[in-house]
Amino acid sequence: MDSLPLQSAKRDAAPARRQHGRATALRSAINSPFLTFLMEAHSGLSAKIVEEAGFPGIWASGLSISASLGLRDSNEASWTQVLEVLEFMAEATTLPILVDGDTGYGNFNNVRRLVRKLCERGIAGVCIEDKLFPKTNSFVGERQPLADIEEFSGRIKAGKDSQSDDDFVIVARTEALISGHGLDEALLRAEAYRAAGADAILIHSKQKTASEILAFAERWQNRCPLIIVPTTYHSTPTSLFRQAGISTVIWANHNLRAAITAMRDTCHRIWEDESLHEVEGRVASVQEIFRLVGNAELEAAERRYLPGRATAAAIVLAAARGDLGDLTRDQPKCMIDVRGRSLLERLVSLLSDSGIRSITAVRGYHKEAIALNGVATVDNDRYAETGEVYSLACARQRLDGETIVVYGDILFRRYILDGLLASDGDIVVAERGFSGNYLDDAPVRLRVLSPDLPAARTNGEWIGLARFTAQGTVWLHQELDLIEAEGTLETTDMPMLMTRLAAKHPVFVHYITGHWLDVDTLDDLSNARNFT
Ligand code: SPV
Ligand code: MG
Repeated sequence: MDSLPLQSAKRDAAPARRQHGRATALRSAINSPFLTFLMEAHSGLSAKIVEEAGFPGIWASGLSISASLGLRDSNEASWTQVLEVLEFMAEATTLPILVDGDTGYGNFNNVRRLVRKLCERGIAGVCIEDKLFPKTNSFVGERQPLADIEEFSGRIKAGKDSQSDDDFVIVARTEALISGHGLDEALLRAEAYRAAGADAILIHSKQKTASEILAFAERWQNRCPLIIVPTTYHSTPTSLFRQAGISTVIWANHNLRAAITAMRDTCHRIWEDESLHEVEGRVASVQEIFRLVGNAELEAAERRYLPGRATAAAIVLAAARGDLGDLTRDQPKCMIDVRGRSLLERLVSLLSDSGIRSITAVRGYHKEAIALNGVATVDNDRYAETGEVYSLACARQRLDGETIVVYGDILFRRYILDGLLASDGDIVVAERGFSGNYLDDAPVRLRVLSPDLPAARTNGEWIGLARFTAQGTVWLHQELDLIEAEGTLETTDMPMLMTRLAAKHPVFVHYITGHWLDVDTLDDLSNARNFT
């Protein structure tokens, strides 16, 4: 019964958010015929989490914001301190935010300044309640004194007259039921506040059932949108709120409460164990923090704005199936597990640790198996009939500036990549050297790269790792274009490509002595599992 209208509400709210300003989005969500859900947040981070979950708007809860500051919900945080938190929240999301403005922090004059400042900061609306400053949380004590109806109506009028965004929403909240004044008083107050200009009425209750809320809704007859906060009557089916014509449900404090439980459990575990072992994997990763706060955007901006060497990108060739029997039946070789992490995951974290900021994996065989945080993907859907160079060409749009090209099924120590990044030359391949000559500092130029060379003419083995400067990448593009024009993009392999490049441009060799392996056989895999 519930699921269809709920989905409609979500569909309804989302387009508005994209097309208009935040106040407009909140106003249309509250006025829409569908039930809208606002979810509590109390910080920039929790606001992002609410947005990612799919909610169309945020309830900036006074209780949660003050508690997250370690304070009571009694106006202990000043209104400008709350404003600062709201600023972080607004910056962190694109969602409309309905702020819990308590009593408006004083009389009509305080409400005027509050509304002006909220509008300046891109907040979509504010809810003020008919109590006295300093307020007390609705669930504390009994029969809290209410504001005079006319005085509170003046606060609403002053707020409406002060908003600089026409669509800014002012919600009037009556505490008449909470304070034990009954339905008639609640209706009287709600009507006065509506007449004073309130865009919606929040009717609050602390009963364990929704009966007084539903009775209120019935008598209210939808004179303007009704908002509810079912914290205490949480077991009421949401379908009843829809049937009653409620406009908006606020889930008022559940992110804060979830955080308290999770933090307490984690602290307890670590304290008891004197170790992180049990909690690691059960808590969000540090990478997840970076993703949530948008490190990738900063890295892109650094590449654009910071002077000096642009940060290298990497293309990981990961389209091939590889032939490791059952292990590669449902996933490509690069996704094989090596001590708890796939080959590709290990490679990606190594690339990231070396300062490679943009990583693109070319997928092919079982491409759905490759989805890693922070890794962009392009697809070579012809992986079965093409080779590495075709895969590389699939990522042509990503070949821009300094680039590392690497096979997805190799493991190596980080110092190898760091050495390659620091090496001179516009194109440099990393090779395991066969002789001691690599000890010379003199640059070594590549002549031919081929698996078919006689041993006497071979000085090393390419490890599947190469670096191109911005100039080298330009040459790489030119060569890919030529190969394509010749009609052999499908059949050319990486050694052939590097040999062609070496015939036209200086291609250098960066020798290593070990700490590298590629995974071609089950033997290699067992070596990889011992790789340290
Ligand atoms: C809040 O979230 O701060 C509210 C709702 O005002 S309640 O705590 O139910 O009063
Ligand atoms: Mg509150």
